[in-house]
Formats: sequence, C-alpha cells, structure tokens
Amino acid sequence: HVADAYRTDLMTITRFVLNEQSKHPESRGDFTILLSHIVLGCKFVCSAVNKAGLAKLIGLAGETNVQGEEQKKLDVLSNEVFVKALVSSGRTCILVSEEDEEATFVEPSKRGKYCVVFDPLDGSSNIDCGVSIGTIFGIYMIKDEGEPTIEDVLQPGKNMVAAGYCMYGSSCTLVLSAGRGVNGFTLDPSLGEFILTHPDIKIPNKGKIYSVNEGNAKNWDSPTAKYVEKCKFPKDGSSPKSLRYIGSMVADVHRTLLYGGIFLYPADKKSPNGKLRVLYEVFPMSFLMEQAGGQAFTGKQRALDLVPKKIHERSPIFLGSYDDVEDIKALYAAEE
Ligand code: P6P
Repeated sequence: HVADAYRTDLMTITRFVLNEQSKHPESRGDFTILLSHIVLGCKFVCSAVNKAGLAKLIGLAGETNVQGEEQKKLDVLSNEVFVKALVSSGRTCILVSEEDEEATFVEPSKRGKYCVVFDPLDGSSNIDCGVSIGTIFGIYMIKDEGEPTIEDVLQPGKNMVAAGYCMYGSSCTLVLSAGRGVNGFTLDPSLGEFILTHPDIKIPNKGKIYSVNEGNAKNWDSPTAKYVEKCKFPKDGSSPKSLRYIGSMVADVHRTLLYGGIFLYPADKKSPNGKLRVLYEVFPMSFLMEQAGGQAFTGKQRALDLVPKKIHERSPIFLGSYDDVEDIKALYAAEE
C-alpha cells in the first residue's frame, strides 16, 4: 500500500541531497555538508521563532536569559546562528548577511569553496502578530582559488549553484533548488528532520493572484500602474485577479510558487531601486521561480542577469507565473 511504503521510506532533505550529489561523481560532498549546516540553522531558528513568540506574548522567563540580559532580537540571534553554522561547516569562504554591513571573510583554516548570501530572518517585523517569516539564502562557488575578494559575491544571480528559503509559519517548510528543479521539505518536529513533501514544484503558467503593496500606488511608474489596473479591470472580459499581500516576502513568494500569480515590489518615486535586496532576496527567489518554470524581471532585464555592484544593493522585482510576468514585461517594453 503506497501510504505504508511512503511512511517507512522517509525521504529526508539530507538523503535527497545525497541522491542529487550521486549524479556528480566528482563531488566530494562539500555541498551536502554545507547544506546540512544551513538546515541546522533553519531548525534552530524555527525553534527560536516559535518559543520567542510565546515568550514575548506571555513574558516567560525566556524573554530575558538567566543573567537577566535583554533577550537578543530574534534576527540578530538568527544571524549569529547562521554565521557560526556556516563558518563551522568549513565549506564557506565569504558570507553576506542582511544583518551585517560588511561581508564576513572566513579565516583561511576554515575556508571552503562556497559563498553564501542570506537574510537570516526576513520579515521579522511580523513576528509579534504571528505572520509567517523566513530565512532566504543563495550559494555561489568562489570565482577562483585565489585570495577571496568581494568580487566573489558580486556575481549575477544566474551564477548561483543553489538557492532556497525556509518559511517559519504554521509548519516549517524549506524550499530548495540546486539547479535541477525545486523541491519542498517540511520539518517533522518529532524526528527533527525535513521530509520531502513538495516534490518537483512547478509554478502554474498563469495565476489569478497579484501581490503588491497597493499603499505605494501613488508613487508607481506608469507600466506598473497600468499592469495593476489591468489586474483589477481586465479589458479582455477575463475576471479580475485577487489581491493577496502578506508583507513577508517568503510567505508571498511561497504562495505565488504553489498557487501561481505574480509578486511585485516595483521601484517608486521614494525608492527608485525598489526595496528588496538583490543578493539575498531578489536573486534566490528569482532562481527558484525560473527553476519552477516561472520567471523574474527587474523592470529593465531578467533579474538573474543583473550584476550587483554593492552587497546590499536593491532592485525592483516582478516574479511569478511565466505568462503574468510576460504581461508586465510587455508594458515596460512599450514604454522604452
Ligand atoms: P512593504 C519585510 O520587511 C520585507 O523586507 C519583505 O519581507 C516584504 O516583502 C517587504 O519588506 C514588505 O515591504 O513596504 O510592503 O511593507
């Protein structure tokens, strides 16, 4: 009976990645080891996010530790956990975190061949109201074996070897691509293992949902304004799209990936480069969308072709179902 077989044949994320690795006989397992440390970080953050929410809400002793120190802000704590896990993996050489102004260059004795860019806890302002938040990460190989420089992380997103996010919501879901499709894993807390629950995710070619902060409408440029107008008042007799906007990128992107539709964080007069960060928000989510059959556009070009000049650079982003992104690309092309 399939269900029985499934229950006993547990496909954990580690086993899944080892299977993938076996397709690269030359691989020495470095990626598997790196990923296992990222997974450890996600498990820790999942537990801390759940506890912190409760501690904060009912003032448990946990809110200040036994030394009476004010509990670290969760995003600072999450950042420390990921930096320590990534350095201790011995597989990384440069880390870029949303929380750290400067890149971290790993000491030579612990250096590996990967650069990891990450937002340890994106959307953390939503914790107090229980809205899902997440960790977003992208992985590059260093350009060459020489002394690592910041140029090793200022690579276009298309050079990423892997990207993913972990969403801390009603369940803890890790979505990952290593360049051969997208797979989703859900944490089984009783096992402490991420189990394959969403094999080979493909985003629908067209969706019924658009996701944007309408509160910025007065500052939008014309192609974005025209596109959103088209979503609300379609001229071709089709039904209007629904608006879903959670305000936490991981949650909005996860829904878009599974249900289809389009997520937009456009440029506006206040922020000409939009709000979302290229390296550890735009690139990983664009990588996943392309791997799932969707696409990602900056208003000027394919998002993954962008070459960042600064590690915390921002970019407008339109990502999701292939046909929906095509529609907004046509409106930007018409304005050129
Ligand atoms: P706004 C959260 O603060 C975040 O960085 C993303 O997770 C989210 O998509 C975006 O900002 C929301 O921004 O301006 O709509 O509140």
